[in-house]
Amino acid sequence: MRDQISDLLEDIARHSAPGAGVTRLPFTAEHQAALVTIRHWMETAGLEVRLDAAGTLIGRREGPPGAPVLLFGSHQDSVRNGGRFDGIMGVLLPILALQDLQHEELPFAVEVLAFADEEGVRFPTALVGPRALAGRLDPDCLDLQDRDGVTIREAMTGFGLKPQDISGLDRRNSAIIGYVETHIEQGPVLQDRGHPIGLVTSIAGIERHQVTLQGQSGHAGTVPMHLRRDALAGAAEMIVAVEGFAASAGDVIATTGRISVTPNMVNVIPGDISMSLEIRSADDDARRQAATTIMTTFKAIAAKRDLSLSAERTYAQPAQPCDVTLKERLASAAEVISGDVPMLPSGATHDASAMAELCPMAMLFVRCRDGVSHQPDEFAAEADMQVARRTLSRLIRDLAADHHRH
Ligand code: HGY
Ligand code: MN
Ligand code: MN
Repeated sequence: MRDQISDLLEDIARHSAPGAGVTRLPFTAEHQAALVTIRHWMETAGLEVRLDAAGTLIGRREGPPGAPVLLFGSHQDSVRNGGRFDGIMGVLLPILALQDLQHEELPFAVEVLAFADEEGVRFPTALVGPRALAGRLDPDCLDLQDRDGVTIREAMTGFGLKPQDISGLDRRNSAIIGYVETHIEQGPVLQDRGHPIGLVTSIAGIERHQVTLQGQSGHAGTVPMHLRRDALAGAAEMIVAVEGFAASAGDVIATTGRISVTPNMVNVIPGDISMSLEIRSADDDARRQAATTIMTTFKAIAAKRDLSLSAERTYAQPAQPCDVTLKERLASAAEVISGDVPMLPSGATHDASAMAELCPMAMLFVRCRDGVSHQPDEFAAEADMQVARRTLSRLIRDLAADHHRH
Protein backbone atom coordinates (compact mmCIF):
# COMPACT_ATOMS: atom_id res chain seq x y z
CA MET A 1 0.00 0.00 0.00
CA ARG A 2 1.31 3.49 -0.77
CA ASP A 3 2.67 5.03 2.41
CA GLN A 4 1.43 8.57 1.85
CA ILE A 5 -2.00 8.90 3.46
CA SER A 6 -2.86 11.74 1.08
CA ASP A 7 -2.21 9.48 -1.92
CA LEU A 8 -4.47 6.74 -0.56
CA LEU A 9 -7.24 9.26 0.05
CA GLU A 10 -6.68 10.69 -3.42
CA ASP A 11 -7.11 7.17 -4.82
CA ILE A 12 -10.42 6.50 -3.10
CA ALA A 13 -11.71 9.99 -3.85
CA ARG A 14 -11.97 8.85 -7.47
CA HIS A 15 -14.87 6.59 -6.45
CA SER A 16 -17.29 9.47 -6.85
CA ALA A 17 -20.20 10.55 -9.02
CA PRO A 18 -19.18 13.13 -11.65
CA GLY A 19 -18.73 16.74 -10.58
CA ALA A 20 -16.55 18.80 -8.27
CA GLY A 21 -15.19 17.19 -5.13
CA VAL A 22 -16.42 13.81 -3.88
CA THR A 23 -20.01 12.63 -4.22
CA ARG A 24 -20.27 9.10 -2.80
CA LEU A 25 -23.74 8.33 -1.53
CA PRO A 26 -24.63 5.04 0.18
CA PHE A 27 -25.54 1.90 -1.77
CA THR A 28 -24.37 3.29 -5.11
CA ALA A 29 -21.81 2.14 -7.66
CA GLU A 30 -19.37 4.59 -6.11
CA HIS A 31 -19.91 3.01 -2.70
CA GLN A 32 -19.37 -0.46 -4.20
CA ALA A 33 -16.10 0.69 -5.79
CA ALA A 34 -14.95 2.30 -2.54
CA LEU A 35 -15.54 -0.97 -0.68
CA VAL A 36 -13.11 -2.72 -3.04
CA THR A 37 -10.42 -0.19 -2.13
CA ILE A 38 -11.15 -0.27 1.61
CA ARG A 39 -11.15 -4.08 1.54
CA HIS A 40 -7.67 -3.92 -0.07
CA TRP A 41 -6.46 -1.54 2.66
CA MET A 42 -7.84 -3.85 5.36
CA GLU A 43 -6.38 -7.03 3.84
CA THR A 44 -3.00 -5.35 3.40
CA ALA A 45 -3.07 -4.60 7.14
CA GLY A 46 -3.79 -8.28 7.84
CA LEU A 47 -7.45 -7.86 8.79
CA GLU A 48 -10.26 -10.33 8.13
CA VAL A 49 -12.90 -8.49 6.09
CA ARG A 50 -16.69 -8.88 5.98
CA LEU A 51 -19.70 -6.78 4.99
CA ASP A 52 -22.54 -6.72 7.51
CA ALA A 53 -26.28 -6.60 6.73
CA ALA A 54 -26.39 -2.79 7.06
CA GLY A 55 -23.54 -2.31 4.58
CA THR A 56 -20.80 -1.69 7.15
CA LEU A 57 -17.47 -3.08 5.94
CA ILE A 58 -15.66 -4.56 8.92
CA GLY A 59 -11.94 -5.31 9.12
CA ARG A 60 -11.14 -7.47 12.16
CA ARG A 61 -7.86 -8.41 13.76
CA GLU A 62 -8.64 -11.42 15.89
CA GLY A 63 -7.71 -11.49 19.57
CA PRO A 64 -7.31 -14.28 22.13
CA PRO A 65 -10.42 -16.43 22.69
CA GLY A 66 -13.05 -14.56 24.68
CA ALA A 67 -11.13 -11.29 24.54
CA PRO A 68 -13.07 -8.01 24.16
CA VAL A 69 -12.85 -5.91 21.01
CA LEU A 70 -11.61 -2.34 20.51
CA LEU A 71 -13.54 -0.56 17.75
CA PHE A 72 -12.40 2.18 15.37
CA GLY A 73 -14.08 3.60 12.30
CA SER A 74 -16.01 6.29 10.53
CA HIS A 75 -18.10 6.61 7.35
CA GLN A 76 -17.31 5.94 3.70
CA ASP A 77 -20.02 8.21 2.32
CA SER A 78 -19.78 11.92 1.53
CA VAL A 79 -22.11 14.83 0.98
CA ARG A 80 -22.64 15.91 -2.62
CA ASN A 81 -19.48 17.67 -3.92
CA GLY A 82 -17.82 17.13 -0.56
CA GLY A 83 -14.20 16.76 0.45
CA ARG A 84 -11.64 13.89 0.31
CA PHE A 85 -11.22 13.63 4.11
CA ASP A 86 -14.63 13.74 5.86
CA GLY A 87 -15.36 10.20 7.06
CA ILE A 88 -13.01 8.12 4.94
CA MET A 89 -9.88 9.48 6.66
CA GLY A 90 -11.23 7.98 9.91
CA VAL A 91 -11.53 4.60 8.18
CA LEU A 92 -8.01 4.68 6.73
CA LEU A 93 -6.02 5.95 9.74
CA PRO A 94 -6.86 3.08 12.15
CA ILE A 95 -6.18 0.59 9.36
CA LEU A 96 -2.70 2.11 8.95
CA ALA A 97 -2.24 2.12 12.75
CA LEU A 98 -3.05 -1.61 12.78
CA GLN A 99 -0.65 -2.14 9.90
CA ASP A 100 2.04 -0.52 12.09
CA LEU A 101 1.23 -3.03 14.85
CA GLN A 102 0.88 -6.04 12.56
CA HIS A 103 3.75 -7.92 14.24
CA GLU A 104 2.90 -7.05 17.86
CA GLU A 105 0.80 -9.26 20.13
CA LEU A 106 -2.44 -7.68 21.39
CA PRO A 107 -4.58 -8.99 24.27
CA PHE A 108 -7.81 -7.98 22.57
CA ALA A 109 -9.40 -8.01 19.12
CA VAL A 110 -9.56 -4.81 17.07
CA GLU A 111 -12.08 -3.87 14.37
CA VAL A 112 -12.24 -1.02 11.89
CA LEU A 113 -15.79 -0.16 10.77
CA ALA A 114 -16.50 1.60 7.47
CA PHE A 115 -20.11 2.73 7.87
CA ALA A 116 -22.25 3.14 4.76
CA ASP A 117 -24.30 6.27 5.49
CA GLU A 118 -23.47 8.94 8.05
CA GLU A 119 -24.36 12.06 6.10
CA GLY A 120 -28.07 11.39 5.65
CA VAL A 121 -27.90 13.16 2.27
CA ARG A 122 -29.49 10.45 0.12
CA PHE A 123 -32.15 9.37 2.65
CA PRO A 124 -33.89 11.51 5.32
CA THR A 125 -32.16 9.61 8.12
CA ALA A 126 -28.62 8.56 8.97
CA LEU A 127 -26.39 6.30 11.07
CA VAL A 128 -28.29 3.13 10.17
CA GLY A 129 -25.07 1.08 10.57
CA PRO A 130 -24.00 2.22 14.04
CA ARG A 131 -27.59 2.37 15.30
CA ALA A 132 -28.01 -1.28 14.22
CA LEU A 133 -24.89 -2.26 16.22
CA ALA A 134 -26.26 -0.34 19.22
CA GLY A 135 -29.66 -2.05 18.92
CA ARG A 136 -31.26 1.37 18.43
CA LEU A 137 -32.51 1.09 14.88
CA ASP A 138 -36.27 1.37 14.22
CA PRO A 139 -36.74 -1.04 11.25
CA ASP A 140 -39.48 1.22 9.85
CA CYS A 141 -36.76 3.72 8.89
CA LEU A 142 -35.73 1.29 6.13
CA ASP A 143 -38.91 2.31 4.29
CA LEU A 144 -37.76 5.94 4.02
CA GLN A 145 -37.21 6.97 0.42
CA ASP A 146 -34.61 8.93 -1.51
CA ARG A 147 -35.62 11.66 -3.96
CA ASP A 148 -36.25 9.00 -6.65
CA GLY A 149 -38.62 7.06 -4.41
CA VAL A 150 -36.14 4.25 -3.70
CA THR A 151 -36.40 2.99 -0.10
CA ILE A 152 -33.35 2.25 2.02
CA ARG A 153 -34.46 -1.39 2.07
CA GLU A 154 -34.58 -1.52 -1.74
CA ALA A 155 -31.23 0.25 -2.06
CA MET A 156 -29.64 -2.18 0.40
CA THR A 157 -31.09 -5.23 -1.39
CA GLY A 158 -29.92 -3.86 -4.74
CA PHE A 159 -26.49 -3.45 -3.18
CA GLY A 160 -26.43 -7.18 -2.37
CA LEU A 161 -27.30 -6.87 1.33
CA LYS A 162 -29.94 -8.67 3.40
CA PRO A 163 -31.66 -5.85 5.35
CA GLN A 164 -33.90 -8.45 6.99
CA ASP A 165 -30.80 -9.56 8.95
CA ILE A 166 -30.11 -6.10 10.40
CA SER A 167 -31.78 -6.87 13.72
CA GLY A 168 -29.11 -9.54 14.26
CA LEU A 169 -26.34 -6.91 14.29
CA ASP A 170 -27.10 -5.81 17.86
CA ARG A 171 -23.83 -5.96 19.82
CA ARG A 172 -25.12 -4.85 23.20
CA ASN A 173 -24.26 -8.20 24.76
CA SER A 174 -20.72 -8.35 23.45
CA ALA A 175 -17.52 -7.29 25.25
CA ILE A 176 -16.42 -3.97 23.78
CA ILE A 177 -13.57 -1.87 25.17
CA GLY A 178 -14.80 1.20 23.32
CA TYR A 179 -15.13 2.99 20.02
CA VAL A 180 -12.65 5.63 18.86
CA GLU A 181 -13.40 7.76 15.80
CA THR A 182 -10.83 9.92 14.03
CA HIS A 183 -12.28 12.74 11.95
CA ILE A 184 -11.23 15.96 10.26
CA GLU A 185 -12.32 18.77 12.59
CA GLN A 186 -14.46 20.50 9.95
CA GLY A 187 -13.92 23.76 11.86
CA PRO A 188 -11.06 26.29 12.31
CA VAL A 189 -10.18 25.78 16.00
CA LEU A 190 -7.10 23.53 15.69
CA GLN A 191 -5.67 25.71 12.93
CA ASP A 192 -6.33 28.78 15.06
CA ARG A 193 -4.55 27.22 18.06
CA GLY A 194 -1.72 25.79 15.95
CA HIS A 195 -2.30 22.10 16.78
CA PRO A 196 -2.32 19.13 14.37
CA ILE A 197 -4.80 17.10 16.46
CA GLY A 198 -7.39 17.67 19.19
CA LEU A 199 -9.58 15.67 21.58
CA VAL A 200 -13.36 15.91 21.38
CA THR A 201 -15.24 16.60 24.64
CA SER A 202 -18.80 16.06 23.37
CA ILE A 203 -20.79 15.77 20.15
CA ALA A 204 -23.72 18.11 19.48
CA GLY A 205 -27.28 16.84 19.33
CA ILE A 206 -29.30 17.51 16.19
CA GLU A 207 -32.85 17.56 14.93
CA ARG A 208 -34.17 18.08 11.42
CA HIS A 209 -37.66 19.19 10.34
CA GLN A 210 -39.37 19.26 6.96
CA VAL A 211 -41.43 22.46 6.65
CA THR A 212 -43.98 23.19 3.90
CA LEU A 213 -45.84 26.41 3.20
CA GLN A 214 -48.85 26.68 0.90
CA GLY A 215 -49.94 30.05 -0.44
CA GLN A 216 -51.28 31.00 -3.86
CA SER A 217 -49.45 31.01 -7.17
CA GLY A 218 -50.33 33.82 -9.54
CA HIS A 219 -49.17 36.00 -12.37
CA ALA A 220 -46.19 38.05 -11.14
CA GLY A 221 -47.36 41.02 -13.20
CA THR A 222 -51.04 41.22 -12.43
CA VAL A 223 -51.52 40.32 -8.74
CA PRO A 224 -51.10 43.44 -6.55
CA MET A 225 -48.67 43.05 -3.64
CA HIS A 226 -51.37 43.37 -0.95
CA LEU A 227 -53.39 40.52 -2.47
CA ARG A 228 -50.57 38.00 -2.60
CA ARG A 229 -50.02 34.84 -0.56
CA ASP A 230 -46.39 34.35 -1.54
CA ALA A 231 -45.00 31.14 0.02
CA LEU A 232 -41.37 31.97 -0.75
CA ALA A 233 -41.60 35.42 0.80
CA GLY A 234 -43.08 33.75 3.89
CA ALA A 235 -40.23 31.25 3.97
CA ALA A 236 -37.71 34.07 3.62
CA GLU A 237 -39.17 35.85 6.64
CA MET A 238 -39.03 32.58 8.61
CA ILE A 239 -35.41 31.86 7.64
CA VAL A 240 -34.26 35.31 8.70
CA ALA A 241 -36.23 34.99 11.96
CA VAL A 242 -34.49 31.66 12.71
CA GLU A 243 -31.08 33.20 11.96
CA GLY A 244 -31.75 36.07 14.37
CA PHE A 245 -33.09 33.74 17.08
CA ALA A 246 -30.11 31.35 16.91
CA ALA A 247 -27.57 34.19 16.78
CA SER A 248 -29.01 35.70 19.98
CA ALA A 249 -29.71 32.37 21.77
CA GLY A 250 -25.98 31.49 21.85
CA ASP A 251 -26.43 27.78 22.74
CA VAL A 252 -28.06 26.58 19.53
CA ILE A 253 -27.31 26.90 15.85
CA ALA A 254 -29.97 26.57 13.16
CA THR A 255 -29.85 26.27 9.40
CA THR A 256 -32.14 26.02 6.42
CA GLY A 257 -29.89 24.22 3.98
CA ARG A 258 -32.40 23.05 1.40
CA ILE A 259 -35.50 24.65 -0.13
CA SER A 260 -37.69 23.83 -3.12
CA VAL A 261 -40.08 26.30 -4.75
CA THR A 262 -43.20 25.55 -6.79
CA PRO A 263 -43.70 26.43 -9.58
CA ASN A 264 -40.22 28.03 -9.50
CA MET A 265 -40.73 30.23 -12.59
CA VAL A 266 -39.47 33.73 -13.10
CA ASN A 267 -42.89 35.29 -13.70
CA VAL A 268 -45.06 33.29 -11.28
CA ILE A 269 -45.67 34.05 -7.60
CA PRO A 270 -44.42 31.01 -5.61
CA GLY A 271 -47.44 29.15 -4.31
CA ASP A 272 -45.66 26.37 -2.42
CA ILE A 273 -42.29 25.81 -0.75
CA SER A 274 -40.73 22.90 1.06
CA MET A 275 -37.66 23.53 3.19
CA SER A 276 -35.44 21.92 5.79
CA LEU A 277 -34.85 23.27 9.28
CA GLU A 278 -31.90 21.90 11.24
CA ILE A 279 -31.20 22.76 14.89
CA ARG A 280 -28.07 21.71 16.77
CA SER A 281 -26.89 22.14 20.35
CA ALA A 282 -24.63 20.53 22.95
CA ASP A 283 -27.65 20.85 25.27
CA ASP A 284 -30.67 18.72 24.32
CA ASP A 285 -33.09 20.77 26.44
CA ALA A 286 -31.93 23.98 24.76
CA ARG A 287 -32.38 22.37 21.34
CA ARG A 288 -35.89 21.15 22.12
CA GLN A 289 -36.86 24.53 23.57
CA ALA A 290 -35.46 26.25 20.48
CA ALA A 291 -37.56 24.01 18.22
CA THR A 292 -40.71 24.94 20.16
CA THR A 293 -39.92 28.67 19.98
CA ILE A 294 -39.11 28.52 16.28
CA MET A 295 -42.33 26.66 15.44
CA THR A 296 -44.34 29.26 17.37
CA THR A 297 -42.68 31.99 15.29
CA PHE A 298 -43.39 30.07 12.07
CA LYS A 299 -47.08 29.73 12.99
CA ALA A 300 -47.34 33.48 13.62
CA ILE A 301 -45.70 34.36 10.29
CA ALA A 302 -47.87 31.87 8.40
CA ALA A 303 -51.04 33.25 10.03
CA LYS A 304 -50.05 36.86 9.25
CA ARG A 305 -49.48 35.95 5.59
CA ASP A 306 -52.49 33.60 5.28
CA LEU A 307 -50.21 30.67 4.40
CA SER A 308 -50.89 27.11 5.51
CA LEU A 309 -47.93 25.65 7.38
CA SER A 310 -47.04 22.03 8.04
CA ALA A 311 -43.91 20.82 9.81
CA GLU A 312 -42.67 17.34 10.63
CA ARG A 313 -39.61 16.41 12.68
CA THR A 314 -37.88 13.87 10.44
CA TYR A 315 -34.71 13.14 12.42
CA ALA A 316 -33.18 13.62 15.86
CA GLN A 317 -30.16 12.40 17.76
CA PRO A 318 -29.15 13.41 21.28
CA ALA A 319 -25.96 15.20 22.28
CA GLN A 320 -23.29 12.73 23.43
CA PRO A 321 -20.48 13.43 25.91
CA CYS A 322 -17.30 11.46 25.19
CA ASP A 323 -16.38 8.75 27.71
CA VAL A 324 -14.07 10.34 30.27
CA THR A 325 -11.77 7.32 30.78
CA LEU A 326 -11.34 6.53 27.08
CA LYS A 327 -10.89 10.23 26.28
CA GLU A 328 -8.16 10.45 28.94
CA ARG A 329 -6.36 7.37 27.52
CA LEU A 330 -6.56 8.93 24.06
CA ALA A 331 -5.33 12.27 25.45
CA SER A 332 -2.29 10.66 27.09
CA ALA A 333 -1.45 8.81 23.85
CA ALA A 334 -1.86 12.08 21.92
CA GLU A 335 0.39 13.95 24.37
CA VAL A 336 3.18 11.37 23.94
CA ILE A 337 3.04 11.93 20.18
CA SER A 338 2.18 15.59 19.89
CA GLY A 339 2.58 17.37 23.22
CA ASP A 340 -0.34 19.12 24.89
CA VAL A 341 -3.51 18.65 22.90
CA PRO A 342 -6.56 20.96 22.90
CA MET A 343 -9.99 19.69 23.93
CA LEU A 344 -12.98 20.93 21.93
CA PRO A 345 -16.68 20.11 21.33
CA SER A 346 -17.88 18.80 17.98
CA GLY A 347 -20.65 20.83 16.32
CA ALA A 348 -20.72 18.20 13.59
CA THR A 349 -22.37 14.88 14.35
CA HIS A 350 -20.68 11.57 13.62
CA ASP A 351 -21.10 7.81 13.65
CA ALA A 352 -19.70 8.13 17.16
CA SER A 353 -22.95 9.88 18.14
CA ALA A 354 -24.74 6.53 17.73
CA MET A 355 -21.86 4.31 18.89
CA ALA A 356 -21.97 6.12 22.25
CA GLU A 357 -25.27 4.27 22.84
CA LEU A 358 -23.35 0.96 22.58
CA CYS A 359 -20.01 1.46 24.33
CA PRO A 360 -17.54 4.07 25.67
CA MET A 361 -16.81 6.55 22.86
CA ALA A 362 -13.97 8.98 22.17
CA MET A 363 -12.98 11.09 19.17
CA LEU A 364 -9.72 12.42 17.77
CA PHE A 365 -9.85 15.50 15.53
CA VAL A 366 -7.35 16.33 12.80
CA ARG A 367 -6.67 19.95 11.84
CA CYS A 368 -8.81 21.23 8.95
CA ARG A 369 -7.45 23.96 6.69
CA ASP A 370 -9.44 27.16 7.29
CA GLY A 371 -12.25 25.07 8.78
CA VAL A 372 -13.56 24.33 5.29
CA SER A 373 -15.54 21.09 5.03
CA HIS A 374 -18.44 19.62 3.04
CA GLN A 375 -16.66 21.36 0.15
CA PRO A 376 -14.32 20.10 -2.60
CA ASP A 377 -11.34 22.00 -1.17
CA GLU A 378 -11.59 20.45 2.30
CA PHE A 379 -7.98 19.69 3.29
CA ALA A 380 -5.95 17.95 6.02
CA ALA A 381 -2.14 17.95 5.86
CA GLU A 382 -0.15 14.72 5.48
CA ALA A 383 1.95 15.52 8.55
CA ASP A 384 -1.17 16.07 10.70
CA MET A 385 -2.71 12.80 9.55
CA GLN A 386 0.56 10.99 10.33
CA VAL A 387 0.44 12.45 13.87
CA ALA A 388 -3.08 11.05 14.23
CA ARG A 389 -1.96 7.66 12.88
CA ARG A 390 0.86 7.47 15.42
CA THR A 391 -1.53 8.56 18.17
CA LEU A 392 -3.87 5.66 17.34
CA SER A 393 -0.97 3.17 17.37
CA ARG A 394 0.14 4.57 20.73
CA LEU A 395 -3.41 4.31 22.11
CA ILE A 396 -3.66 0.65 21.08
CA ARG A 397 -0.32 -0.13 22.74
CA ASP A 398 -1.36 1.76 25.90
CA LEU A 399 -4.69 -0.06 26.11
CA ALA A 400 -2.85 -3.36 25.58
CA ALA A 401 -0.52 -2.49 28.47
CA ASP A 402 -3.56 -1.60 30.62
CA HIS A 403 -5.04 -4.97 29.75
CA HIS A 404 -1.92 -6.83 30.79
CA ARG A 405 -1.86 -4.96 34.11
CA HIS A 406 -5.43 -5.93 35.03
O1 HGY B 1 -24.04 17.08 9.49
C1 HGY B 1 -23.09 16.69 10.17
O2 HGY B 1 -22.81 17.21 11.22
C2 HGY B 1 -22.25 15.53 9.70
O3 HGY B 1 -21.21 16.04 8.91
N1 HGY B 1 -23.04 14.60 8.94
MN1 MN C 1 -18.24 13.07 8.81
MN1 MN D 1 -19.92 15.22 6.85
